[in-house]
Amino acid sequence: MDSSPTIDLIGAPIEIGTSEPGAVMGPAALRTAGLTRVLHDLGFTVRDRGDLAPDCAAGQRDLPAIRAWMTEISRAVETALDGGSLPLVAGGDHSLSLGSVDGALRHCTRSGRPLFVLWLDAHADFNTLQTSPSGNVHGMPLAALCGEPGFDALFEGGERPLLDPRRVHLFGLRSIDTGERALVTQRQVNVVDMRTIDEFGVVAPLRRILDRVAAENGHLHASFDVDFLDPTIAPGVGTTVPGGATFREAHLIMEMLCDSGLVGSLDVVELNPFLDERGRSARVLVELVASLFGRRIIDRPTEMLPLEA
Ligand code: 4U7
Ligand code: MN
Ligand code: MN
Ligand code: MN
Repeated sequence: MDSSPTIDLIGAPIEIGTSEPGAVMGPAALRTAGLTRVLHDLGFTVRDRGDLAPDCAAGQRDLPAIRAWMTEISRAVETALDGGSLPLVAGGDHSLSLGSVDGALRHCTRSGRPLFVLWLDAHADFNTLQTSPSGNVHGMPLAALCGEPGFDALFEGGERPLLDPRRVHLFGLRSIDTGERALVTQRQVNVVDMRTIDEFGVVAPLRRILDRVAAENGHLHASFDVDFLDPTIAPGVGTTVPGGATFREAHLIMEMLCDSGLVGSLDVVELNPFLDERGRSARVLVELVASLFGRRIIDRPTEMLPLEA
């Protein structure tokens, strides 16, 4: 990110993309855990835009209802970026990224920069209506954004920019459905799965991604799904998968993202406070966000930076 941009906090309490109720409380829990205060203490101007509240019939779980959310989220993100701020979208289930990535795409299309997406998640979220075993839209946002067929009801008529699947980097993958696996391979989505992380750690694979984004002067949108983390440190999520990232791995990723200065927009999604244990997951997320925005233990003298070699 540029030198201390203004951060626009956008609450997106959406849970119609999942079958597990509770994500609607996510933005409130993140605020309670100190999200705004932490960013303020790091020297940022934070504008809390409150929670979006689109006009759609409560309980409706179909694509037109999600479209109402997406349209609002997309506009909020695009407006923030156009005004030079960094949008931080607090969810809410992962279907909100339909809106946040769409907004970032629109901004990037206009400014002529390629959009890269770093998807920190146990899942690929690349199901279509045909491949999805659950029918839950939070498992589909990347497929819809990349232009897979069947999602027209999600988008308002007219031209919409499509996300290039070859600029999507899945990171932390450890649960993928049969149909979506075929699609991920066919569309050449980039994958750093948990096996890769077991073998090489997070540093080398992430450095490759960041080098690529930097070389192409790209805008990096980071989408952080709570289930990227191991459920022992972040139990407050509807779709836990064992074998996730440790606190130290996630923390290091955030520090590297911060040092790169490349992150231009961020989602924090899938926090389900109803399933959390005494606010643990919300607190871990706030810690991680703080590291992404520059909190460090102590400034490192340059000769202590072997990773730059
Ligand atoms: B999340 C799933 F089948 N793939 O499509 C599906 F395993 O945003 C899970 O990553 C999707 O949390 C999880 O329902 C969506 C399932
Ligand atoms: Mn910009
Ligand atoms: Mn997800
Ligand atoms: Mn997930």
